[in-house]
Amino acid sequence: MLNAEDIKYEQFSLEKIFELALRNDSFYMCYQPIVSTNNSRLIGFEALIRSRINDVRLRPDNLIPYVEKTGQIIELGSWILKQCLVDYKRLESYGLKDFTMSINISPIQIIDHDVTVEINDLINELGVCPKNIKLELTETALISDSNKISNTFARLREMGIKIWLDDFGTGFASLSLLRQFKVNGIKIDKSFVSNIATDNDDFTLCSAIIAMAQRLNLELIAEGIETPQQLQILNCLGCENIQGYLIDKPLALGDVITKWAK
Ligand code: G
Ligand code: G
Ligand code: MN
Repeated sequence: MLNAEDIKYEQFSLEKIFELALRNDSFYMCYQPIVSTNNSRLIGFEALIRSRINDVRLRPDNLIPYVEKTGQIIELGSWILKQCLVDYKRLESYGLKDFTMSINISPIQIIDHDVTVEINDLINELGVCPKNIKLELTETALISDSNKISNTFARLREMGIKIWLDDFGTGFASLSLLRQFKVNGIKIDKSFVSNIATDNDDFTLCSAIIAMAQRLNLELIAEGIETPQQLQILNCLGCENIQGYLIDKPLALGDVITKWAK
């Protein structure tokens, strides 16, 4: 039988490792703080999945595409939603108030499954305020089954849940989709931010995205901020919220409590 010790030899398939992780309950969520650009006030967190068995082999950028292919993203996605909201209540019990929780959602959770019923049940059961939940989808999700996606967004909006476009600018979606899908906010991808201080084109792109979002009344978060200089530029450009290693890395719940709940 495969055990955790064997994983480091990297001789097992993603399938075996995923099964082992499921069986051993080795998944957990990390939370990366999102703060206000001008005064570093905590706005909320983005939830990012991790596995205790082996961080290297079960990195989410390997894991998520794999479980999307097998369909297991529906089961894993349900676990993620519940864990995030359970952890939300736990953070509240430590005194954090009115913060947001950004949860990454795969389009498959919408297209092959009814994520609205599931979220509705969870917010009622756990008593989380829906306006503090942000669902992050990549822009390519908008072109997969646009009818189903837009119907689902409409129901989520009625529930008070916010919809955000992740990795904005890296996919193929057209700008008109922003209007058609009535998203609440966009996340500027870290690939644009990382050279904002040194590359004129990236600076221009970031300022154009920020200006566009302001005109369309969209909220904004810039991702991947690593230097004070990047922060300063984004602040001058009027990007209201940021997330990145400069502020903090994704933290296990215990570390969030120690560092961010006063
Ligand atoms: O943390 P990072 O290496 O943490 O994440 C890599 C990629 O995996 C990102 O694109 C991120 O959106 C995705 N990802 C991380 N956690 C989750 C999750 O809980 N659900 C989904 N669908 N994607 C996730
Ligand atoms: O694709 P998505 O935006 O959901 O995933 C965010 C990814 O970015 C995660 O893998 C997260 O760990 C990573 N990340 C968060 N902050 C930083 C940062 O400041 N620098 C870099 N290089 N990666 C970051
Ligand atoms: Mn994200």
